[in-house]
Amino acid sequence: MTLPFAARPAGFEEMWAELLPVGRSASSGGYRRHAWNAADAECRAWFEEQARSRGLAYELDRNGNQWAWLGDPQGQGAIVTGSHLDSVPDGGAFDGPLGVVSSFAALDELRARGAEFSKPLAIVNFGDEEGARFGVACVGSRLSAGLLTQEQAYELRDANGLRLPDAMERAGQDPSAIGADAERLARIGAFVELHVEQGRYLDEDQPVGVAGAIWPHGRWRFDFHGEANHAGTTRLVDRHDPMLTYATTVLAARKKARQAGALATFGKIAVEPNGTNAIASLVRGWLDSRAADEATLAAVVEQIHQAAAERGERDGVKVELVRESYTPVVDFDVPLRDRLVAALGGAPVLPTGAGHDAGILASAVPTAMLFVRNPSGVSHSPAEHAEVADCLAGVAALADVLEDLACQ
Ligand code: HGY
Ligand code: MN
Ligand code: MN
Repeated sequence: MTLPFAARPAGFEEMWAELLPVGRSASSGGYRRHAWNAADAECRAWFEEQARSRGLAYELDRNGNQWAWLGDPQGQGAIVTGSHLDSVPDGGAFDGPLGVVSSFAALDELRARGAEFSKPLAIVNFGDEEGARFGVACVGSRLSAGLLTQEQAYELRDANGLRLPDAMERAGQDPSAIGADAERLARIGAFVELHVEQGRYLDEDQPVGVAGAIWPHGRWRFDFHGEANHAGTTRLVDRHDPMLTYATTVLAARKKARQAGALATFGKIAVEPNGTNAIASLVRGWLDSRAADEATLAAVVEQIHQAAAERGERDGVKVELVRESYTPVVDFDVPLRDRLVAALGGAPVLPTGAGHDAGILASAVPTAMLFVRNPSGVSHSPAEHAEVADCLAGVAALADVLEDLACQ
């Protein structure tokens, strides 16, 4: 089928410039596009506008994921590309949006080439990939893949105690039918996510690589229960200070991860009552841990837990551990990966410690990823960067891959 051209759509740089100010903090320069907040709504409106301006069929699924279809949305064997538009707290501009903007640009490129599509093609914006607000990453894709149930999602709360379904409702999204969408995923022949590289594995000659595997990773919440008391009158020996147990646990996490060749990070903390002159009653610390294999990851988390419990015993502090989310190792579909490598004339294959919607979808759909070089090697920070020339190389690579997959 040959498809009609829309009026000249926005090019890569124009789209990029449109999104750039959305949700950016004037003080930090970082992005605060979090699930169902105002910046997220603006990003979503932008996505819908991009779809409609290209004459694509726009669809919002019951899990809050947005789709833009070229060809029959009900057709079988669809080739899907896309990523996410939300960010971590004070995140960079590229993690997520690069994949979505590049998808629209690659589609434009294919139309300009006069490509004839034999399969439906869709661009997707998965909701709440970073889990910055409700704690669980990849909520949109996890729900669709049946890896997060409606009951579990309904229990999620943000820092103000607002439940996920209530936040969805406030943003105009009906939460009543969230959950597994096997029928939709069964219609997808392949999913390819383009993403900014989040380390520095691509060298000078290689602006684009292909993902090999994603390390298993997860989020665990440690609750350290102590006893609130006066900072000026309570003798040191009488204290049950959860901050000490927490601090010791942070150091143990670093040591256990180093010894195992794994990663462990406490990047988020909540303290009650959070007063300068009061010993804390509760410290809540969130551990993000990742390793090359699941046994190592389990062992590292167990060792950190043990170190916390031992120190808690000394401090008179009770330690509770809750696993909030977990993603097993993802080995991307090997034939699809090899096909991408071939379509790109032998692009390098890279491992990654970062999680992605592609990793979630890989449980149900042949899935692959492209990485675009990031000379800063920094991600989840405003310093995250990719040169325009590399972004455009990414668009061309994505167009080549989509042409190979959707135009045969
Ligand atoms: O946290 C992650 O790995 C991803 O960037 N969402
Ligand atoms: Mn990210
Ligand atoms: Mn991402």
